[in-house]
Amino acid sequence: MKTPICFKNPIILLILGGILLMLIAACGGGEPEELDIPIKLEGGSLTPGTIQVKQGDMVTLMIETEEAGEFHLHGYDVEMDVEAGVPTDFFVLADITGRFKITFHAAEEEHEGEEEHDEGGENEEGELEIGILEVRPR
Ligand SMILES: [Cu+2]
Repeated sequence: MKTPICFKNPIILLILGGILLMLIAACGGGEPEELDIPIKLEGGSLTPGTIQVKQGDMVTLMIETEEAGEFHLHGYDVEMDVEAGVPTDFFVLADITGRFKITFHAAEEEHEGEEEHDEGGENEEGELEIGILEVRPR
Protein backbone atom coordinates (compact mmCIF):
# COMPACT_ATOMS: atom_id res chain seq x y z
CA MET A 1 0.00 0.00 0.00
CA LYS A 2 1.20 3.49 -0.87
CA THR A 3 1.00 6.40 1.52
CA PRO A 4 -0.82 9.34 -0.16
CA ILE A 5 1.90 11.92 0.59
CA CYS A 6 5.50 10.86 0.73
CA PHE A 7 7.80 13.31 2.50
CA LYS A 8 10.83 11.57 1.04
CA ASN A 9 9.77 12.74 -2.40
CA PRO A 10 12.28 15.47 -3.39
CA ILE A 11 9.66 17.49 -5.25
CA ILE A 12 7.44 17.71 -2.17
CA LEU A 13 10.47 18.68 -0.08
CA LEU A 14 11.29 21.44 -2.57
CA ILE A 15 7.73 22.76 -2.46
CA LEU A 16 7.68 22.72 1.36
CA GLY A 17 11.06 24.47 1.45
CA GLY A 18 9.77 27.10 -0.95
CA ILE A 19 6.70 27.75 1.17
CA LEU A 20 8.89 28.10 4.26
CA LEU A 21 11.15 30.64 2.51
CA MET A 22 8.15 32.67 1.37
CA LEU A 23 6.79 32.73 4.92
CA ILE A 24 10.13 33.95 6.27
CA ALA A 25 10.29 36.67 3.61
CA ALA A 26 6.71 37.75 4.32
CA CYS A 27 7.31 38.04 8.06
CA GLY A 28 10.70 39.69 7.92
CA GLY A 29 10.02 43.39 7.78
CA GLY A 30 10.57 44.88 4.37
CA GLU A 31 10.51 48.56 3.53
CA PRO A 32 8.54 51.10 5.57
CA GLU A 33 5.11 51.68 4.09
CA GLU A 34 2.83 54.62 3.63
CA LEU A 35 -0.43 53.64 5.25
CA ASP A 36 -3.80 55.39 5.15
CA ILE A 37 -5.89 53.97 7.95
CA PRO A 38 -9.51 55.07 8.37
CA ILE A 39 -10.57 55.15 12.01
CA LYS A 40 -13.89 56.09 13.48
CA LEU A 41 -14.77 57.38 16.93
CA GLU A 42 -18.25 56.34 17.87
CA GLY A 43 -19.83 55.81 21.25
CA GLY A 44 -16.57 56.47 23.07
CA SER A 45 -14.39 53.94 21.29
CA LEU A 46 -12.42 53.65 18.09
CA THR A 47 -12.99 51.26 15.25
CA PRO A 48 -10.59 49.51 14.91
CA GLY A 49 -9.76 49.52 18.63
CA THR A 50 -6.14 48.56 18.01
CA ILE A 51 -4.27 50.00 15.04
CA GLN A 52 -1.34 47.82 14.08
CA VAL A 53 1.59 49.18 12.12
CA LYS A 54 5.30 48.49 11.85
CA GLN A 55 8.24 50.60 12.88
CA GLY A 56 9.08 53.24 10.29
CA ASP A 57 5.66 53.25 8.65
CA MET A 58 4.32 56.62 7.59
CA VAL A 59 0.83 56.41 8.97
CA THR A 60 -2.06 58.68 8.17
CA LEU A 61 -4.98 58.12 10.51
CA MET A 62 -8.07 59.29 8.68
CA ILE A 63 -10.22 60.29 11.62
CA GLU A 64 -13.98 60.40 11.56
CA THR A 65 -15.77 61.52 14.70
CA GLU A 66 -19.22 62.44 15.90
CA GLU A 67 -17.82 64.71 18.58
CA ALA A 68 -15.46 67.68 18.46
CA GLY A 69 -12.33 67.55 20.59
CA GLU A 70 -8.75 66.47 20.48
CA PHE A 71 -7.06 63.19 19.68
CA HIS A 72 -3.97 62.57 21.80
CA LEU A 73 -1.46 59.87 20.94
CA HIS A 74 0.41 59.11 24.14
CA GLY A 75 4.08 58.14 23.99
CA TYR A 76 4.54 60.13 20.81
CA ASP A 77 2.72 62.91 22.63
CA VAL A 78 1.12 64.43 19.57
CA GLU A 79 -2.35 65.89 19.40
CA MET A 80 -4.85 66.65 16.68
CA ASP A 81 -7.97 68.77 16.87
CA VAL A 82 -11.01 67.20 15.30
CA GLU A 83 -14.43 68.52 14.42
CA ALA A 84 -17.66 66.59 14.39
CA GLY A 85 -18.46 65.29 10.96
CA VAL A 86 -15.26 66.64 9.36
CA PRO A 87 -12.76 63.95 8.34
CA THR A 88 -9.29 64.84 9.63
CA ASP A 89 -5.93 63.38 8.65
CA PHE A 90 -3.54 62.75 11.53
CA PHE A 91 -0.03 61.91 10.31
CA VAL A 92 2.27 59.84 12.49
CA LEU A 93 5.75 58.59 11.62
CA ALA A 94 5.77 55.35 13.60
CA ASP A 95 9.40 55.41 14.68
CA ILE A 96 8.91 54.25 18.29
CA THR A 97 7.86 50.65 18.93
CA GLY A 98 5.36 49.73 21.60
CA ARG A 99 1.71 50.04 22.47
CA PHE A 100 0.46 53.59 22.85
CA LYS A 101 -2.82 54.86 24.22
CA ILE A 102 -4.98 57.02 22.02
CA THR A 103 -7.18 59.28 24.09
CA PHE A 104 -9.89 61.73 23.29
CA HIS A 105 -10.24 65.04 25.05
CA ALA A 106 -13.68 66.46 24.53
CA ALA A 107 -13.83 70.07 23.43
CA GLU A 108 -13.90 72.28 26.49
CA GLU A 109 -17.30 73.58 27.31
CA GLU A 110 -17.53 77.26 27.88
CA HIS A 111 -18.72 78.26 31.28
CA GLU A 112 -20.09 81.75 31.60
CA GLY A 113 -18.39 83.91 34.16
CA GLU A 114 -15.46 81.51 34.63
CA GLU A 115 -11.98 82.53 33.73
CA GLU A 116 -10.08 80.50 31.22
CA HIS A 117 -7.55 78.24 32.81
CA ASP A 118 -4.85 77.92 30.24
CA GLU A 119 -2.10 76.41 32.31
CA GLY A 120 0.38 74.28 30.45
CA GLY A 121 0.20 71.56 33.07
CA GLU A 122 -0.93 68.01 32.58
CA ASN A 123 -4.62 67.54 32.62
CA GLU A 124 -5.30 63.85 32.90
CA GLU A 125 -8.90 64.46 33.84
CA GLY A 126 -11.57 64.38 31.24
CA GLU A 127 -9.63 62.23 28.83
CA LEU A 128 -11.14 59.11 27.50
CA GLU A 129 -9.10 56.13 26.37
CA ILE A 130 -10.49 55.19 22.98
CA GLY A 131 -7.91 52.90 21.41
CA ILE A 132 -4.33 51.71 21.00
CA LEU A 133 -1.64 52.25 18.40
CA GLU A 134 0.58 49.20 18.25
CA VAL A 135 3.95 49.70 16.55
CA ARG A 136 5.80 46.45 16.06
CA PRO A 137 9.49 46.12 15.24
CA ARG A 138 10.10 45.76 11.54
CU1 LIG B 1 -4.34 62.34 26.48
